[in-house]
Amino acid sequence: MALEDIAKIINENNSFILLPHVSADGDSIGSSTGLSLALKKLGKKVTILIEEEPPSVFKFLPEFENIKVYNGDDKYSADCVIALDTGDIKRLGNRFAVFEACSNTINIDHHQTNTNFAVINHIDVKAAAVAEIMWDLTGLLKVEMDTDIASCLYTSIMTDTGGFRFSNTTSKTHDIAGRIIDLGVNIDKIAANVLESNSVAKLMLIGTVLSTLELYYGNKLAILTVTSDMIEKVNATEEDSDGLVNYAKGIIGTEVGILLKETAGGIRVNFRSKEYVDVAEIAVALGGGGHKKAAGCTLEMSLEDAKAKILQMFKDVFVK
Ligand SMILES: [Mn+2]
Repeated sequence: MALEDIAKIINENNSFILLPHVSADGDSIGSSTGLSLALKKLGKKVTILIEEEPPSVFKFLPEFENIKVYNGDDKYSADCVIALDTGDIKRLGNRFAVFEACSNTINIDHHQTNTNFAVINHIDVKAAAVAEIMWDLTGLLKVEMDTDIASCLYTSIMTDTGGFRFSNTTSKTHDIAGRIIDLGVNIDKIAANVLESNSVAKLMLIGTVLSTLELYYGNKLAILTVTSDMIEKVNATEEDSDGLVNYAKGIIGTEVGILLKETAGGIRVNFRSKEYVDVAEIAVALGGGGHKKAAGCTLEMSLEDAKAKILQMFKDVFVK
């Protein structure tokens, strides 16, 4: 559905629940907090409902303290439930119950593998981040852009483009970022908070994870592994391993970098590709989804089995 029509639906409703995807990242949190602030400016009632404790690196965001962690007990309902940056229904986790209980659901996303799981779906695969769609949506809602909303959207765009480095970055991305700078947003503070702040525990974890490096298929495939033991040992958190997949991708001569992470829900697999491999295709075949050069899935099996399965999939890609 066109964004204009979604703006109309938003205008016609009063209360909203915003759902970022599980293991919420910068885009899902920034687009949710940004939209929340915009809707509140219109006098709407908004709840951001998240699956797990949000990563503390986003603490500086204006709406951060209003994010509620879903505990399964409290009853949440609203006129309209909006999923953000969420490629498929599984990425709502336990909050599926909240989503399902509402007859007026909207899905706003930019993943090419989005399954159109809501009543109303708006998928823009050209948007570098969902925040770009939020930028347009706030305009259509005639909400006056301010530094608080813009800080949220900038955080989304900066994280989903890897600091304006990834191929999803467009002239529109830079145009929006330029307007955000013109509003007076402190972009160096955002970058320092999100991209350049590390706890001691995180640095120790990085050291351990880097030492797990395995290379396959003439170095075209690089795999890093993070187990719950490694996280526990250095007193790190699961979010501390976010982004480590880029070390694997960045190796000279490597086309695909993978991070395997042991989580309560199974082995979380992050894929990144450099040039020609469509990792979304592989992620979908494994029950996940994503973008051409950044995708993921969760495999409910042992670490060894997950690795074997992935190696088999990439054998077809790299061994001709
Ligand atoms: Mn995103």
